[in-house]
Amino acid sequence: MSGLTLTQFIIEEQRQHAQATEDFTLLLNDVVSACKRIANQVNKGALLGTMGSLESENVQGEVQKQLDVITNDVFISSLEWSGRLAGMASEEMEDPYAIPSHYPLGKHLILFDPLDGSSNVNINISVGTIFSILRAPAGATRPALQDFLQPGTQQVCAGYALYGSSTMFVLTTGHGVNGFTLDREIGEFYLTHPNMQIPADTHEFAVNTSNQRHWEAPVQRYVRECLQGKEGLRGRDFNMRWVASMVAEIHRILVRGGVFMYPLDSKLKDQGGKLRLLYEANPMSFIVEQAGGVSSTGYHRILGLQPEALHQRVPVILGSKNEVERIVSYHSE
Ligand code: P6P
Repeated sequence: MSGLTLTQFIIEEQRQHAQATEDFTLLLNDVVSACKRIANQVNKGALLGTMGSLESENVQGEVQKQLDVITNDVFISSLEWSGRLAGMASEEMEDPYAIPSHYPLGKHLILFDPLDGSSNVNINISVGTIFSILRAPAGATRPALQDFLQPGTQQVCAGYALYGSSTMFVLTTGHGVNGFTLDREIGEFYLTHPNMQIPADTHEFAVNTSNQRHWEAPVQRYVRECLQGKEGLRGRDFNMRWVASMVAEIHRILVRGGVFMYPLDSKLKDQGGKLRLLYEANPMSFIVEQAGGVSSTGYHRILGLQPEALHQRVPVILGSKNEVERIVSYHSE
C-alpha cells in the first residue's frame, strides 16, 4: 500500500502549522495506538468472550458492556504515562482521571467516549471511539473540573476511529478533515479520504423515529415534510437511516452528505438531550464544521455552548449545510 501514512501526515501537519508542537504530534500518535488496540479488542470480542454486559451502570445510568470498561482502560493505559496530558475525562468515568503522580503532566486534556454505540457490538454493527483534545491550563498543574468545561471552539483536535467493515481514523486539527484506513497486515493507517467535504444538500436524514411523538414542533415539521416526499412541499423523496451508532452516522454524512438528529424530546427534556456535549457533540461538531457542514442544537451553534457539567447532554442536529439551516430556521419561526 503506497501513500501517506497517518504518522507522516501528523508530522507534516506539525511542520505546516507553527502552533503545532512535537508534544501534540506525539500525543496524537498515542491516540492512534490506543485506537488500534481497541480495534483489536472489538474485532476479537466474541473470541475473547468480552461481548457481554456487566452488572454495573456508568455515570449515565446505562448498563456497561464489558468492552466499554476494557476499551476505557486501553485508552487510559495508552496515554496516561506519556507526559503529554494533564488530565483525561471519559463517558465511562464519573470524574476526570488524574494522571498518576509518578508520570509527568503535559499540556493537553483529552475527553473521550471509548466505545460509542457499544450496544451494537454484539450484533456486529459498526461502533467507534470519539475523542476531543483541549489545552490544559498554563503551567503543568493538576486540572480542576472547570478546566475541562471549555466551549467546543477551544478544541485543538477532534477525531474518531470507526470499527466497521474497515477500521478508519478520521481527524481534524482545524485545517480540514482527513480520513485514514488501517492496513491490518502492517498496522499502519493510510490516507484514503483526503479533505473530506459534506455536500451542502442532501435527501437523507437519520433520526430514531420511534421518538417522533416526543419531538418538538420544528423537528416534527421537518421530518413530516421529508416523509411527504415528492408529493409534498419538498417536491422530492427522501431516504432515512438509523444505525444507532453516532460514529457510523457521522461517517456516512462525511462521505455522502445527510442530516443526523438526536433532537430534544419531551422524555429527555429534564436531562437536556441524549448525546453528551463534551465527548460526542463537540468533537463531531468540530469535524462536521471543518468539512463544510453545520451543527446546532436547533437554537444554538453547538461549538459555542459554554459547558456547565462534564456529562452534560445536548440536542444535536448536524450535517449538510443547507438542510440543517432549514431545520434551524424552523426552530426560529
Ligand atoms: P438510541 C449510542 O448509545 C448513542 O450514544 C449514539 O452513538 C447513537 O446515535 C445513539 O446513542 C442511539 O440512541 O436512542 O437510538 O438507542
